[in-house]
Formats: sequence, structure tokens, C-alpha cells
Amino acid sequence: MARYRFPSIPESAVTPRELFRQRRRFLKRGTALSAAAMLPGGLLLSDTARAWRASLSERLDGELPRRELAGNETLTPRDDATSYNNFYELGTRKSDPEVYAHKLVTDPWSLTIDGEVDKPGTLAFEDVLSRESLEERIYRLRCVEAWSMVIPWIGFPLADLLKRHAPTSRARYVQFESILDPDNLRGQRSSILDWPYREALRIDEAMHPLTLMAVGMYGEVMPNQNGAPIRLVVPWKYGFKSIKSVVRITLTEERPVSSWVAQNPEEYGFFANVNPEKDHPRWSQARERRIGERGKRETLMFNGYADEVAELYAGMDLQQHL
Ligand SMILES: Nc1nc2c(c(=O)[nH]1)N[C@H]1C(S)=C(S)[C@@H](COP(=O)(O)O)O[C@H]1N2
Ligand SMILES: [Mo]
Repeated sequence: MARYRFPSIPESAVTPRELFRQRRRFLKRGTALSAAAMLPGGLLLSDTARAWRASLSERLDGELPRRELAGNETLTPRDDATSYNNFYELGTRKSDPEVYAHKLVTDPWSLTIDGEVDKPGTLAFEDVLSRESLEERIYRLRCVEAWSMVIPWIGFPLADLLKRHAPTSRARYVQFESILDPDNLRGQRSSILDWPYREALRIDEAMHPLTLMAVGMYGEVMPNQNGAPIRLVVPWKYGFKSIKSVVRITLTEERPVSSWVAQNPEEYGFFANVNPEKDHPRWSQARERRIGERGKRETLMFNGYADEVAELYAGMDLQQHL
């Protein structure tokens, strides 16, 4: 297997990051004046909630290694990336996730890692965070609906987390599960999907160095509408694979059935690799609308990550394996 290398791009090439920093400091000064642990609704944050938010935002203020992995394409404005979303638990309109973001309860949060691992466990989110080194990565995000963005994520490789739990030799797939909370998540009262939202990767895809668990974006803690407190980001696959608000990761021997495959296997495949040569049954995938731009862009094979990931699919017919 060829060795994977990040493209090396000078630090100076892209630096909107100082801008996020300044903005964050500004926001912090503002909130320091209000009662420290009060939420807008007058709810009090639990101690554990305060622990993970405070320690994460402190870490985000420090210098994080950063990698530009979107060919220096312009970042999508933060306001677009947080107001035009797919997060069906909060509603199906693009504006719903921002409007109902406060309905996603992220405090406290825990993450379970189980199945084919020698060291299963359920950890408080702050304990997951404290084990990992964070970095910033700029990736393209391409939705199956033919729109795209360029987003600066903050997170850590999924491989780092999985290795700590010692996958067994039988582990061939990794399944992810989102939060199930129909009392608060209005979308879960409708049956568009079989809840909780589930996704899965083959183990080699999950261990690939580009596969990220993201806990922030644009230099800040992950906004609820983007999948707080922790979500998957797989930049060479259609966006629906990048499952939000993950509560459980299960390693399996058999290939799991993800929510979209269960809903419509003709339209949504297990692999869901971005492929401009394979159209969706109802529309072309050859081009995409970059949010914030006029006109259309050509969609790139594997969303522009072919040099890094094409070898994972060597010998597979990509017209057949959706
Ligand atoms: N739990 C959950 N994860 C999800 C979704 C969802 O509805 N629920 N939508 C997916 C889709 S279709 C896309 S395109 C991306 C969108 O991520 P963003 O809103 O952060 O841009 O999230 C993915 N992850
Ligand atoms: Mo999507």
C-alpha cells in the first residue's frame, strides 16, 4: 500500500484563522459578563457540561497544527456553514437545524465504543477529548444533493480513538449511531428515517488518516446544528456519511445497514464515494453548486482526494458499488 502523505502547503498560504481567534476572544469577553453557566433559556449547565466546554474552548485558543486539504479553495463563510444544514433530527428544511439547534441536548454527553474491540467502554465526552491531540483540517464537503462547501474542522483522526480500544481481528466494519431523543428532536417524531441515524465505514476507511472525528469548526466548539459535540467527517464521501452527534461506535464483523441505505438502497449506497461519473437516479453528479459562489463547479473524483483514497477501492467497479 502506498504511503499516505499530506500535501505540504506553507502556513502563510491561508490565514483566515487569526480572524476566528479574534472573533472568539471577542465573544468570550461578552459572555464573561453574563452569569457564567446560564444558558439562554435560564437553564443551568451541569458541572460536567461546564468541564468539557471550558476545557475545549481553552484548547482551541492555543496553537493547533493545521492542514489545508482543499486545494486552497476559498473557505465557505461561517454563517453559511451554520445556517444551511442537513440534520434531519432537527427538521428537513435547510434552515431548521439552526432554528432548532437549542433542542439538541449535548450536556452531559458520553460516547460508547463496543463490539469487536478488546477494550470496550463508555466515556464521558471530556475524557474522550482529553486523550486526543486536536488539529485543524480544511476539507471540501460535498452533499449528495450536489451542493458543496469548504470547512475548517477541528478534530482528531478516528484511527487514534479506535486504536485505544484495540479492535479485534474480526473487526471489519465500524458503525456509528447518533443521539436518539425524540422528546427534544422534532425530526425523530417523523418516520423519514429509521432512528437513530446510523452510518458505517469499512475498517480500512475508518482507519484512513483523512477520516476525522470533529469537535469544532472555524476555530470554535462545534455548533449544535453541525453535529455537536462530536461528529464524523469523511471528506471523499457524500455528506450523509459524515454522521453528526455520535453517541456510539460499534465494530462489527458483518456490514451494518446504514439509515440511508435502509431508506432507499437504489439511491444511497454503502460506499457513497463522491463520483462525478455516476449519476444519482434523479440528478447528475457531474457538477456542484459551491455555497456562496455563482455558477457551478466540476465535481472531482473522490471529491478531490483520489490520490489519497483511490487505492482503497482498487479492483472495485465504482459503477456497481454505490
Ligand atoms: N445525525 C445526522 N447526521 C447527518 C445528517 C443528519 O440528518 N443527521 N445529515 C448528513 C448530510 S446529508 C450532510 S450533507 C451533512 C451536513 O453537514 P453540515 O450541516 O455540517 O454541513 O451531515 C450529515 N450528517
Ligand atoms: Mo447531504
